Amino acid sequence: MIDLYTAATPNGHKVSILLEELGLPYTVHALSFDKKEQKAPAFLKINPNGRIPAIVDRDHGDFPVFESGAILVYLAERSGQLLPADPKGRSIVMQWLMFQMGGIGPMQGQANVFFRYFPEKLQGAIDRYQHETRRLYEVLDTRLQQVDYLAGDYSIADIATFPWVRGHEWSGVSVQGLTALQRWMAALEARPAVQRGLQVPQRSDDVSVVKGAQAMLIR
Ligand SMILES: N[C@@H](CCC(=O)N[C@@H](CS)C(=O)NCC(=O)O)C(=O)O
Repeated sequence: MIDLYTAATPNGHKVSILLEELGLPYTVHALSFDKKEQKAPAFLKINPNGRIPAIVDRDHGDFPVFESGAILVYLAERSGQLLPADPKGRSIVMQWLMFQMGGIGPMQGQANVFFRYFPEKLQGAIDRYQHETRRLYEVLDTRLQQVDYLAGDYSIADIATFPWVRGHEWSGVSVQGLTALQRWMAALEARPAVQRGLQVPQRSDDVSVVKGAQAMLIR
């Protein structure tokens, strides 16, 4: 059994989508950002960074894993799915996974901060992060003109990237003209496991940060 500590955000959805794809049993612990549950001492023992997602693998010595990319790799390797074992195939998945973790996540995350939440309107910061996110989407689009999925076959690289790209409107970033990216998004959206993963955790009235995102993300 896997314990999943999460909230309804793109990084949280990566892990619930993968767990649904793998058909692994898991228990959801929905953390309230309003109550700062992600900063509670007990949770910091699982994730010293005080953020979601995190898991604890109860079947393997209560092993904790934080950082969404590391969680995806751990679960894929445990199950032998969605991450090839051969070095080249594995490397291609890891390249696109790192591209999401080091590029799209941080840039789009900052776009959200400055476009949605920051108390001052800093147009330079908004433009910088929105333009950089759009540039990264164009890299994805070019790749997806050549292959169906980021690493060729469907993999954890797609699962890491999709929850962010589908939130593009919330971030104020257009996908206009990126037809390969739109085709890929539609393919991901059509997957039953993806649809189930996006419902985790279920709406919770005490998570206000998440409510805004859910209203946008669950269309
Ligand atoms: N690099 C981390 C980022 C995690 C992250 O930023 N999580 C956000 C939600 S998407 C969070 O927990 N925010 C609450 C906080 O910052 O206190 C990962 O990929 O797991």
